Amino acid sequence: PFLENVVKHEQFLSGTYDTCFVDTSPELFVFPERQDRGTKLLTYLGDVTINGYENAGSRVKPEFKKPLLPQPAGGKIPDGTKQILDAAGPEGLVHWIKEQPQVLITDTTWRDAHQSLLATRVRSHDMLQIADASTRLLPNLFSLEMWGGATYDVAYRFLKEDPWERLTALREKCPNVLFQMLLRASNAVGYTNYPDNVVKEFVSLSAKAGIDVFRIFDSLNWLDNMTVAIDAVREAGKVAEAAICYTGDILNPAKTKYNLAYYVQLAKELEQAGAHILAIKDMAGLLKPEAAYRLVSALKASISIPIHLHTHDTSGNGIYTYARAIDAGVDIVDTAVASLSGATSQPSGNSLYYALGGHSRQPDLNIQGMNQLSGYWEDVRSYYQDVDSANWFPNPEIYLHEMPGGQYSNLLQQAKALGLEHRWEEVKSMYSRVNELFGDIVKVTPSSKVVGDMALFMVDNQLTEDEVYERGESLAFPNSVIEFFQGQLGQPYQGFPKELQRIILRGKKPLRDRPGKLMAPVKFDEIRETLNDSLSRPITAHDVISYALYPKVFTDWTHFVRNYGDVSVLDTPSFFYGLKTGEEIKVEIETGKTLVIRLLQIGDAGPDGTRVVSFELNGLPREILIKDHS
Ligand code: 3PY
Ligand code: ZN
Repeated sequence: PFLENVVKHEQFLSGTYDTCFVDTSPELFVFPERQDRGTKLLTYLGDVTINGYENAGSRVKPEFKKPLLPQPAGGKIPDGTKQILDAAGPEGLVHWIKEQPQVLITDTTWRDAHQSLLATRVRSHDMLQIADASTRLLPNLFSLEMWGGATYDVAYRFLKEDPWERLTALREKCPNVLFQMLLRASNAVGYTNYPDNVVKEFVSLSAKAGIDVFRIFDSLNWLDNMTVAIDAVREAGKVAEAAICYTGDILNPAKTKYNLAYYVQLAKELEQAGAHILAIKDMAGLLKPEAAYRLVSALKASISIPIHLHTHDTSGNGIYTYARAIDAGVDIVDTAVASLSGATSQPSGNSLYYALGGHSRQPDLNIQGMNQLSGYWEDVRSYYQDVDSANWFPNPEIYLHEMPGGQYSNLLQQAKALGLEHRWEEVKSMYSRVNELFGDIVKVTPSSKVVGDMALFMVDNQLTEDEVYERGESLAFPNSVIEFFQGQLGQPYQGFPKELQRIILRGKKPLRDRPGKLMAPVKFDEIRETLNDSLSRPITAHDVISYALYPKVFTDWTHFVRNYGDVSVLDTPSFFYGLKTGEEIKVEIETGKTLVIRLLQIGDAGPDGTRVVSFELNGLPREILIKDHS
């Protein structure tokens, strides 16, 4: 394309160019949009090799071990819970769950485990490689949690891939086990409340694309914010699993705000509101074993729908918590494959299996298969070493700061970006002080982000609580904090601290009603038209909803795709590090169509920093110009 630009250039044709022609004619580097997939991939590879992933600078590509793929027997994929739901509907599935003597397992490896350990960065490619083996080796799982939470925007934003394609591609490979997602009620898969029609459309499209179980939670445990999503899931014929988010400590007499009676009441209201399953969402791993026993026992005595327990193993007490909950009759628990478990992730499913040896409720799972899957993920995990921020010891300090497992690694990244990494201890302690300042709120996305943003703000600006009160009128609080106090996320249990709210809102009146009810519906037709004008391809309903949820993130992603194509087909080391000189990779760009790419050499930087990168593509030489940003 560069040469094409040159020979068509006016100045070139008129012969009035000199040796500065290339340097003074930036338009030569504006290439036509329609490039072939091969060229786009070479451009990406050239760019990431020279400039590094996300322009962070080029790095030596480590030697990674090739992950060992389990080889289960082929043939027909065994039936599982998906077939039960499809044949008997949500009520039939609920009936089936209640009949199971053993505890059922949701595997979170494809969602919460990597959200909690690896900043949500695990790429579809690594899941798709193991999907067939997972589905054959573990057909007895209750569900695979594989979508929602932060995976949606991280896919577009950092992995440059389409989350909808992840869902449909995995669904195709896993026809037997229920797919489960985490839905932030009226925040959908975002960080802010959306109009009701966005939530409904999102649920309907997700159900059609393959989600069976929707775990719905509100970041303030505010029921009003959950009913639209519960109704939408029921309407789609799928399973509405409504969550109570567990915070505080029901066994601590000094902590009276969130006590046993509070949770039991909320659970009854959720059952009343149409939940098929009740989730206890212990997003930070605060539920201690004895508390789990009492909570599950009390809930079992008060509601009749199955109970699904989710925890994080940050303290190291996760397996014990599950064991006590299992004794109290919990129906389903969430675990991750061993090599992506523990610390801020879920407890290890492999370990739980062994821990329950001799117990009447030991899960009915193929432990050899689970161990093989763990081996695969152990190898793959090393690809993500740059974002692997796991605590390397069980850390009971979680009981003090109460930070959700999914937030820990993200907040650490945010702190690094602000240059506050060396003050991480302060940030954690400030996190719990901000919680008190805000009146002890439920902390889970997005309310946890509000607390995290405020903690970073206070540490960065060396502020104490008193100073926030004294100088609040002149402080530029983070947007998320202002919106929270405006009531944009909903109403916290027992209300806002009034004086602080007045200071932060500078006298403006906060909302009392449900934000989604007050927002004008999004006009999907108008979005479709906007996209039609800007994207030179047919617009899908998935594009429209993604734009409605994340206009900027989605638009940036479409620009990326225009330049670099579909990079989800690359293996993960090449995606993050590019190629070494002389290295050859095979890239399957569609079934049966493989590109063989070899990096031959990288030329010296020209005066404007541009380098000629020489590749071989399917045996033929190709040169790509890449601007070196270093
Ligand atoms: C999310 O909302 O992403 C969570 O994981 C909350 O725990
Ligand atoms: Zn979680």
